[in-house]
Amino acid sequence: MSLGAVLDMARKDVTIPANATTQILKELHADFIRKQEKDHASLEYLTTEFLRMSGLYWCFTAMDLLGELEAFADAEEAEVVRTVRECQKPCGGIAPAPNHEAHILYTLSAVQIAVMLKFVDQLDVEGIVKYVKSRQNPDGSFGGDRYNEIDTRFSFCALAILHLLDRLYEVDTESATEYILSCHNTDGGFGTRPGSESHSGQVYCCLGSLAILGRLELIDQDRTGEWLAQRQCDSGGLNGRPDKLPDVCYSWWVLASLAILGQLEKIDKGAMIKFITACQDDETGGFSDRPGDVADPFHTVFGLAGLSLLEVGGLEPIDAVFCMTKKALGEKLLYR
Ligand code: GRG
Repeated sequence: MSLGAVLDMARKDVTIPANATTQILKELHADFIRKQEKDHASLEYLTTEFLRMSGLYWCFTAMDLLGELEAFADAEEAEVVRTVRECQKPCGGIAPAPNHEAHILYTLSAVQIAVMLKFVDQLDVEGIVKYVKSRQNPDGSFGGDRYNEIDTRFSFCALAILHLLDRLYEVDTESATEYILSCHNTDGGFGTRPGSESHSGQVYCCLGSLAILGRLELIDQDRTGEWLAQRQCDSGGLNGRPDKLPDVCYSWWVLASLAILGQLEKIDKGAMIKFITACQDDETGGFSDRPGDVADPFHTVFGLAGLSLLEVGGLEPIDAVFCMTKKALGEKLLYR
């Protein structure tokens, strides 16, 4: 390991290489995503079956941001509709892949894909609603699956699914709100459960939930905005919590949270763009977590989504709550 890398680890930041790309390599990123969907024999494809449905959502959203959704969807749609239908289980929930169990995370990804590609009518919507309702606990929290692990991520998934299906009234929104507020910390952030450490991924889920519930006024938004602004490191990148390394995915979790609060100006936009563009692979396309690492679809969609929120690169405008393009959401946009 070089001395520079050791120093970076100690100060919990990265150094952006002097020769890092500053252009947004849109065509290369579209090629990168096409390759992911074609290469079903690769080790990455075979070892990521447990999250396949979310992988599809990341790839379709990335292509939508790049303005390439129609051609890509035309080639993939029949197979995607068949896969999503095969993944819907008798309980109504949707699994990441046909031989896996239903989970609320993959149910949201499937609904997002169905909204994006306009095939919601080919799913058992009543089954999905029944499943989401069955995941709510008496304290308002939501469990992710039949084992009932509780996490504010799952509250967001439940509320987002129901909003996208126009069925929010099917769950107890008062106790859902109370539960989210019980996970709000004095530092302004939110955690997975009451008393857990603030993390920007959970902040995104809790602010997204309150936005869907129409209850953002119940928190001190400036305090939360300050905690989010403190996530920006000297390199310009954002971390998920204090004393951690920046990662391009937080360009989504943190920026989207600030966008929901209408406080994007709290971030140094130029430094942020420099960090995100430096995370691109200028040979293969795609984005990695930090400059010089290996690119993958997860960091690619969130890198592009962050750039879209910052309104650079001519990307399709993204919605901060649902992480889908405004075009794909259409009538389902919360804020127009
Ligand atoms: C529709 C975009 C969308 C999301 C659905 C699943 C979900 C709702 C949100 C996930 C929010 C979340 C918890 C994001 C964080 C993901 C992440 C990279 C966690 C890493 O945690 P650590 O502890 O990393 O490994 P740090 O950076 O804290 O060291």
